[in-house]
Amino acid sequence: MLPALPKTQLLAQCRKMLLIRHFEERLIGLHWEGRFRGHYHVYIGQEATGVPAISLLQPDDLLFSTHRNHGHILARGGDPGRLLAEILGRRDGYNGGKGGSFHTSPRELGFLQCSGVVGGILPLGAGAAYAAKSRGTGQIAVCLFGDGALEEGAVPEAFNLASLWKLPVLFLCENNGKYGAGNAVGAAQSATMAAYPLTDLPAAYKIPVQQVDGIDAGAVHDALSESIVAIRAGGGPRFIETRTVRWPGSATNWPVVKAPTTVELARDVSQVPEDVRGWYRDSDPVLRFMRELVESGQAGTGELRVLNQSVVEQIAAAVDFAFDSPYPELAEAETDVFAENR
Ligand SMILES: Cc1ncc(C[n+]2csc(CCOP(=O)(O)OP(=O)(O)O)c2C)c(N)n1
Ligand SMILES: [Mg+2]
Repeated sequence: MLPALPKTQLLAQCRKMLLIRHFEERLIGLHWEGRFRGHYHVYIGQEATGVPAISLLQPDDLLFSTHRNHGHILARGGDPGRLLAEILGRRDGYNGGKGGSFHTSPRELGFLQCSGVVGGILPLGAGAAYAAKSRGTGQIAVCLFGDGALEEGAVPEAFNLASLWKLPVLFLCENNGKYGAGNAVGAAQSATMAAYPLTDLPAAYKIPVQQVDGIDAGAVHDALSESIVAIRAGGGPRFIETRTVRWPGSATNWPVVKAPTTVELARDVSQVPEDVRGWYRDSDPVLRFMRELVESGQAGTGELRVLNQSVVEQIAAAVDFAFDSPYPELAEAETDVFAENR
């Protein structure tokens, strides 16, 4: 279902999902064209979690993300040109080219840390929430992380203190199933995590938990709205697990675009290779959102085509911007990094 929002806001969410999708499909293309080196992970298949969730936050709320951060940054209003420049290691990137894909952390958007250290952001999020509570700022901290994070020892420590001290923090676990956290056994059980379902872990620390279908933007919107209100009212932390089906294009270490996203694909997936067609038909949140917009009469196909085209053009301009940006000077190699050689 669609979030219960006016048409303008639904179209804005649709545009953000398309922005994330086209950004990453183009990024994958740039990789295979040999135009940049270095690893990256994509958010494809999880757009209906990040976009509705992040749209519910206040401008001064504090965010933490992982190696799968591109979608979160763009959902928060990030500039695709500056994000791509960061991935390419260029000077105009959000962190001057020093962070790269995994560690792009745009402070001006409220991101305090995006990190490839699995689970590392949860204690940081609890700490930021502690600071916000002590100072009485009214901010909440939001940690967006994968199912694999629950395997890490620091995570129960964060749950414990967040719960004991009623910290204003939302733990948003994006369970993308198979291939994450070592191949999942089933839809919900990881082969490398004994706690099952994952919500048992935060529940043991008396944190209210909820499981949501992560490709259903309306369900995500409802769950998040209720939780954020409760956290802001001083009710302490919440844990939400959004479940998605892993995008088949990320079955290997280097993602491959199986079927470029178009408005037409929302209506007809018959041109998608047969072995992955089921995912595009049943589990692609962006196609589903567009389908629901059309079926509910909120938008026409022509209107979506115009929207989609404006995104494609924005991405083309972002690519030019990022490749035009210079690399940092050699003399700057030791600035803006954790350790300076004095
Ligand atoms: C502390 C730590 N241990 C191990 C790794 C290696 N590692 C990289 S990604 C990953 C799996 C992460 O799974 P999940 O958190 O579910 O994220 P997903 O990639 O599925 O979105 C692991 C174990 C790491 N980056 N950090
Ligand atoms: Mg995972």
